[in-house]
Amino acid sequence: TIPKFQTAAVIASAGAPIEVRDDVPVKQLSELEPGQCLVKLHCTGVCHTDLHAALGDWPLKAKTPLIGGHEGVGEIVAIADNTVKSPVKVGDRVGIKWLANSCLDCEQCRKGREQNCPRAELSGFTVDGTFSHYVVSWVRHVTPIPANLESAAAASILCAGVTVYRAIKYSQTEAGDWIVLPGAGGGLGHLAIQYAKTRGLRVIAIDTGAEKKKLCEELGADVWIDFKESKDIVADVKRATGGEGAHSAVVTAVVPLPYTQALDYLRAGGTLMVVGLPGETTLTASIFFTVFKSIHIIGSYVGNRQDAVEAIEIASLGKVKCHYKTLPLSDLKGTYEDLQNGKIAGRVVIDYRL
Ligand code: 8ID
Ligand code: ZN
Repeated sequence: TIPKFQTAAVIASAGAPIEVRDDVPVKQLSELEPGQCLVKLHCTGVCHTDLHAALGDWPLKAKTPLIGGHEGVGEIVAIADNTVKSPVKVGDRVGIKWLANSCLDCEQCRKGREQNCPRAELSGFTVDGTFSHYVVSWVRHVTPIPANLESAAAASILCAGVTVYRAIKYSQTEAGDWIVLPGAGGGLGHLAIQYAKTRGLRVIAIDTGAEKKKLCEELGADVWIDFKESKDIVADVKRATGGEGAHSAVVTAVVPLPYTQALDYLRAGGTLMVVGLPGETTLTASIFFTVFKSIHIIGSYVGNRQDAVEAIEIASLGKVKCHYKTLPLSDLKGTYEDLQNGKIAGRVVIDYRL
């Protein structure tokens, strides 16, 4: 039976504190629109994007009041009446990603850029997300989770994993190439190290502190650079790559400086994958050197349904593992503070079974 009310973390307006309330209504079967499903969540990852949404520091603002969260895993407990062609059924374990829904009929969707659909719905941004025990999502967009992948281990693959998996896929690199990962010790970055390794890339991890260094090295980073200790990051990357510079950089740091540095240490023909989303900033590139060095600058935004299936599959094979600690929903506020202060190596996963 589906309860009438649930516990959820609610933000009344941008910048307002998180309120964990136990009187938040649960959408009942009769309230679901065709194509929608209700998922009883086991857990959800906490992404830095949730913090941006809560603070309202992006040019696009989230709905308010807002229940954030977009790395959820749980069980489908209801599917709306009159839903046609559902690829999932009640009882299936599925993941909720950032892209909650898209029309699947427009040019962007037909080209596989579902995330760029003008009618896209975003979990924990345009619709309520996974910082609640139950969430409404769409049967065509939830991601089936293989039986051998535990829910908490799968959660952060649905945003952090999918995003870096796709960014590396489009980074125009081949086995043996050098890829630089500024932000390597964070949620996206530590998964990027592992996805890069599955493609035979050589990894330069950039982040700070002993804990993140240890994590990056354990996950297979070939070179570690501490951005707070290095006197010249561009020179350090060039030295590590035999003077030529790196073939690609996937920036998941939440500040603009690593972007500028990447443009300086990429070798000719190199590709900058723009992933990390610091507030309202701009990326300034020398026109002359962008041309002269044939540099590619590519914005990479989460992934489509197929990217999600592929990223999850690689995790279910045990080739990529999220490094996480589990906490109850009441610790979400503290998790945001830790994220803001760069204190989380890997991910925090909120576990509703705790
Ligand atoms: O689709 C997308 N493009 C997408 C999807 C998901 C998340 C983009 N994001 C964005 C988030 O909104 C956020 O802006 O990616 C960014 C990183 O998300 P995250 O991995 O969830 O954040 P984190 O765990 O806080 O990791 C960020 C890391 O960057 C390091 C920090 O130490 C932290 O480990 N970092 C910083 I801040 N400055 C750095 C620097 N100068 C740096 N690392 C290297 N050099
Ligand atoms: Zn995210």
